Amino acid sequence: MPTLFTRIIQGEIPSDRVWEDDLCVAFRDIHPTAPVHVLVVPRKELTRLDQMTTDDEPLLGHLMHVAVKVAKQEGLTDFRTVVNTGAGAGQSVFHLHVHVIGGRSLSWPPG
Ligand code: DGP
Repeated sequence: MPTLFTRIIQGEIPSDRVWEDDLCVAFRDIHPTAPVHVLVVPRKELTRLDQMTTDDEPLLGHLMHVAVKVAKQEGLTDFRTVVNTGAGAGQSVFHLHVHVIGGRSLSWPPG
């Protein structure tokens, strides 16, 4: 059973894509928390960050690099990258993804 994000990646569910390559796809979050809110999603169905193995290290590095490229593409100099791991930390879609959030002032620590 493909994940929601795999269905988006495969085009079965429409999305506003801002990046696409062999390893990942980035599209705008359906519930943006800031003027720019993009999700960078690997084509590989890793459920959550702590499922990664040593073999996934290049993929995770790639996702972070794409997050930076997307931020630049969106004209951001200051931005936040977030990976929620587990429902108790706010993860609601269990297909690993990196949030790229910016375009407004972001306080730290978050609430
Ligand atoms: P998280 O809570 O960290 O698992 O983030 C999941 C994000 O996915 C959440 O911010 C909303 C977004 N999202 C959920 N369903 C859809 C969808 O169908 N399309 C898009 N573009 N984003 C979605």
